[in-house]
Amino acid sequence: MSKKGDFEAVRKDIAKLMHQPEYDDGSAGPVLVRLAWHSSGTYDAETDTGGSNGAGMRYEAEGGDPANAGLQHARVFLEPVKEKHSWITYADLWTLGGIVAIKEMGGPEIPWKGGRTDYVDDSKLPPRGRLPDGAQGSDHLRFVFYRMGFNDQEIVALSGAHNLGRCHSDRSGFEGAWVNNPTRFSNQYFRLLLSLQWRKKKLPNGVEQYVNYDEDSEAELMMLPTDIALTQDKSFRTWVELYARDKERFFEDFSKVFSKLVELGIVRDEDGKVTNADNERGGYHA
Ligand code: CCH
Repeated sequence: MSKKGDFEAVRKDIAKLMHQPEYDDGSAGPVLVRLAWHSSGTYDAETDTGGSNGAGMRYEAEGGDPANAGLQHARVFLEPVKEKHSWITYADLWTLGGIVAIKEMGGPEIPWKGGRTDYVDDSKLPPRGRLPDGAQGSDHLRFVFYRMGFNDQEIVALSGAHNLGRCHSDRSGFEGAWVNNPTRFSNQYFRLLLSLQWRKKKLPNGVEQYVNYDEDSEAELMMLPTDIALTQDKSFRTWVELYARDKERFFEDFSKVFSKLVELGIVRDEDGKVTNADNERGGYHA
C-alpha cells in the first residue's frame, strides 16, 4: 500500500506488469492502451455524458458492450495494482494504465492528472454504440470523434495508436496486427498505410478487412476499413502523409491528443483539482 496520491508508485507497478510472455505478443501494453481509450471515448460533449469518470466498464451495461470485448484482460492485468494501491480509483488507474503503457512501449510522455471518481452518476451514463465501428468510413469517424470534440487532425493522430496491438476474431471479428512490431510505439502504421498495396479480404466469419503481405517478414498485415478511409479522405490524408514522414511531429501531436482524450468530461479548477467528481460517494480527489 502506497501513500494516498502517490501516483509515481502506481506508475512503477503498472510498468512492471507490461511483460506478459503468455499473452498475445508478449505485452499487456496494447490492450491497456485500448482500455484507456474505450473508458474515455464514450464522451458526448453536447450532453456532457460518458467519459472516464465513473469507470462504468465495471458494470454490464458498459462492460458488456460488444465494442468492449476483450478489455477484461486489461482490467485483470491491472487488478493487482488496484489491490496494492487501493486508494486509487479505477477511473484513474485505467487511464493511467494506457499512459504508462505507451511510454513503456517507446512512445511519448503524455501529461496525465489524477482525480477521477468511481462514483457512477446515472445521469452521465453513456448508451451503448458510442465507440467507432471499424467496418465504416470517414463520415462515421467524423460523427463519432466530432461528438467527443476532436477535429480531423486529432482523429488521424489518435488513429496512430493502431501501431500497437492486434485484432482478435473472437473479440471484434477482425484478425491480425497493423504493423510488424506491434509492441513498439512508432509512426509505422502511417508509413504502411501509404506504402503498401491494400486489398480487401473477406474472412471466414464474413468480416471484411484489408490485408497485405509484408515481404520482409512474410507476415500478413491488416487494416480496418476505417484505417483505409484515412487515406481516401482528402483532409485526413494530409495528416497521414505528415505523420508518415515526421515521427517527432506525430509523437508530439499524439501526446497532446491522448492527454485530451483521457480528460474528456473531467472538470478541474486552476490547481488541477477535479470539481465534478463526487468524492463523498466513492471518488478520490488528487
Ligand atoms: Fe482501435 N481497434 N479503433 N483505437 N485499438 C482495435 C484495437 C486497438 C477502432 C477499432 C479497433 C482507436 C480508434 C479506433 C487501439 C487503440 C485505439 C480493434 C481490434 C478494433 C476493431 C479489437 C480486438 O479484436 O481485440 C476503430 C474503428 C477506431 C476508430 O477510430 C483509438 C483512437 C485508439 C487509441 C488512441 C489499440 C491499442 C488496439 C489493440 C488492442 C489489443 O488488444 O491489442
